Amino acid sequence: MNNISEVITEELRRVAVVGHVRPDGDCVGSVMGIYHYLTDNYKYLEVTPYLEPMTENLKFMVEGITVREDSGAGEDYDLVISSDASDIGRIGAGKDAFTEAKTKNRTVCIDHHVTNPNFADVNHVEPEASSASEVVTGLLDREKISLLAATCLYTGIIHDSGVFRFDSTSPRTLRIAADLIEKGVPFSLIIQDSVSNEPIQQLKAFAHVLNEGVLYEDERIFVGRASTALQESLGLTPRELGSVVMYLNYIKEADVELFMYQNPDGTWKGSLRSKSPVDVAAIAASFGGGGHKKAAGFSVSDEELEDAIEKVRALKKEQVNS
Ligand SMILES: [Mn+2]
Repeated sequence: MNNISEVITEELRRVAVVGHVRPDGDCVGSVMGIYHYLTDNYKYLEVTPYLEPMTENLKFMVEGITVREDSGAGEDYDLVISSDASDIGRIGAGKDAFTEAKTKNRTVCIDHHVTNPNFADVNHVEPEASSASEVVTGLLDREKISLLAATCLYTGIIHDSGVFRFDSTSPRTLRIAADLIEKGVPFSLIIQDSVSNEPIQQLKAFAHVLNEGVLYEDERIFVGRASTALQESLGLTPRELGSVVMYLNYIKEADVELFMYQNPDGTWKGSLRSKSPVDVAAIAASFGGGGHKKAAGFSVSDEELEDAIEKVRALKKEQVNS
């Protein structure tokens, strides 16, 4: 696909746009970017965005817009577009709308995860791209992008590229970001309000994890954890712990950081970061997880927690020694 217009045919009326579970900045930015672009330029469409509840710093992108949080079962959309979901099982709100549309060959997947199995009827996956928002912008006519659409897409790009710090940032990322800034995106304000703006309880969670965690100096790996009990004591949910691992990644003495945090059902989510050549996507994959070389994740049961930590350390060692 070269342009999103290739899948927006004249007989379409009802279109849904869906993202992944626990939506991050790129997920919300790309879903809302598509929503605005289609609403602005295809007046005959009725476009419904689906997103699970998001953190406070992302809510400005959905302000004043009706966003559905349910599964969308029985809606029978003419087209369902998934953005930033690496797998059909990762789709959050709107997942039933997507699976039902799939039985009628009415789905599109736009993504940037290398592990994406091309799960839709039409797939556009660019594993080299910084973000789904970059991929989406590349599929749009620049002159038809409104300020609102540009603001969402720009926000998505800065969230997934770590404000243009990660390896995935390319000359094309910056060119696309420049095109969006030209629309008048308040880029400095967005970074202040949506990136460098953390509620104190979330910073306290980071402080706890840093204090209670273990730095294996010889192995250059840091392991931290946040149990349900800790989260409850801070009044936080797993959704609000996304930034912890980002700060852990600042630890000079570690090449890889592992942050384990517990879900209300007792299972643990493992979040991995790497600033060395160690490929954490490969480590996450051995648990059935996925992600990128420098940022990846996986899930394990409560019983598997300690073994999983040992296994991550062993797999990292293996990669370093090979
Ligand atoms: Mn993304």
